Amino acid sequence: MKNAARYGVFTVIALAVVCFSAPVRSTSAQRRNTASVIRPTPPAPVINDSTRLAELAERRARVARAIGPKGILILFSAEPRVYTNDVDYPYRQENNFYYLTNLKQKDATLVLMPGNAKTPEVLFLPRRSAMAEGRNGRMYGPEEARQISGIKEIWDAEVNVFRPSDAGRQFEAFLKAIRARQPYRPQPEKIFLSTSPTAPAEGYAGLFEAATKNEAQLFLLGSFSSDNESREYRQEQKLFQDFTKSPDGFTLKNAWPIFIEMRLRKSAIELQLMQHAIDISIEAHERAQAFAEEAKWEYEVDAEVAHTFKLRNADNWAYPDIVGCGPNATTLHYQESQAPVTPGALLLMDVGAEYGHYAADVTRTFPVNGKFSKEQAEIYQIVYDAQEAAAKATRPGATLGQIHAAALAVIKDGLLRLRLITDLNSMQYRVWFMHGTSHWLGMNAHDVGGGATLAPGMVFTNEPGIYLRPDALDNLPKDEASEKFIAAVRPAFEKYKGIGVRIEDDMLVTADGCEWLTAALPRRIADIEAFIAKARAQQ
Ligand SMILES: [Mn+2]
Repeated sequence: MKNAARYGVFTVIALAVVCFSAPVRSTSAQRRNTASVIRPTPPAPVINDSTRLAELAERRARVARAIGPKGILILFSAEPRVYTNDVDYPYRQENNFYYLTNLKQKDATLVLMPGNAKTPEVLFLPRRSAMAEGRNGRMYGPEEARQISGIKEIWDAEVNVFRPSDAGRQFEAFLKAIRARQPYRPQPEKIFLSTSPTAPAEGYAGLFEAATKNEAQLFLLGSFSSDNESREYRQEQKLFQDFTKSPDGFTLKNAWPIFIEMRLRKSAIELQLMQHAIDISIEAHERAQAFAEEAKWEYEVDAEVAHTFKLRNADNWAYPDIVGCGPNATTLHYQESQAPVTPGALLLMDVGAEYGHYAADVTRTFPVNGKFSKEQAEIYQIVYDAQEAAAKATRPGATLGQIHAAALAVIKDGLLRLRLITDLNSMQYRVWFMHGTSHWLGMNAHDVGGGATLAPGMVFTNEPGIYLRPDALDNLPKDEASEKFIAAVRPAFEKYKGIGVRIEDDMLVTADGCEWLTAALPRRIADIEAFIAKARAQQ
């Protein structure tokens, strides 16, 4: 009865919502048939399980070789992040843990001990709990965790699954034993999976001998030299501090260099996943471009992106969508999307999906009305030419610094030609182009890699831009040089004021240059105008 009454109330509310929302939905945001010129996302890659498992095993083997027989590596699952009160953000696994296991579960811990021939790889996994699963969804059973990760030694983490972010009692006991140089193996009922379930605790002799000589090494993600709390690696930081106080024969080693080197060069599997993230993003861009003229508000255009990401089963966005019209395009990380979409203005969209833990990062800037004005086209063409120069500079052995230099030279030439700077050999350009041209792309939108030299298989972004913020000249230092600069560029500035253009493509380094992974998304002025005209004619 109670339920029936409740359903009654729900029905009334639902009807009310439908009735009241109908007129609202019939405005510009109504969904139409999709134009056939829009490229649908190709089917998701199907990755052969034995190929995938072989690659995971090879990744762990490479890490093991880098750690050596006197080393031990500990990787924790990511901690859940609070959205508000008892609501978390959607869970996302820590990249390196995922890179070695493909496991998406929280509260798991991976230990690699290459010197231990009996148990070189141990996964601590929370025991399934019907109550926890009833609330938060299914947990991996040990067999499923083995099928996903290929790890054959799985121990009960003894985690309280209702208390988030707990490495677990079993892991704590293991760690305590290791530090005391006592071989460790859980009681049989706490061993979920093992190649030799009844074996005694053994295989630690080499590690303990090294610890006796202060030659053992503990590898963690980070070196935590500052006291500031790590944004992402608090569990590692805590362990680091514990071992700093009481090393117990272990030297702390930063595991990042090992993972950075491996993650920089993408395997065929990684490239397939990343290409799919890129393909989803391309469809999102095309749908948004086709629709933009009908939108009243930026968020309506952004809704096309959200729709596409969900429709194509993206994990999520790789970073919050940036959809900015007119002067909002000059804010690099504009996220509000609350402003009107104005005909005659440019719309900058920097939106990328994440799929299979890999990010796309793609920007297009296009005219809302489908046709670039002369001034918009002049700025756009400079950015386009800078991208082309960056691509030409891409080859194995080059650096992202050199690629930036190639793009920057074109941007500076263009700005000088338009009289927006007066001196090629100055920092004037930074008023209009205030960021780098490239960053690494991978499991993060801004991925690890630092100053690495380009090699085949690496992926980075090519994203020059020019931004004429309406208040740009008001915020310069009040000195003679600035006054002179302002006076010289003012006439040109008035002409281009409010225009912001960024074009961003994802580049794969090949043996003799590069491949544009984003090539399917129109980029030349003529191609963008033709695409928009066709798409809108078809709708
Ligand atoms: Mn980017």
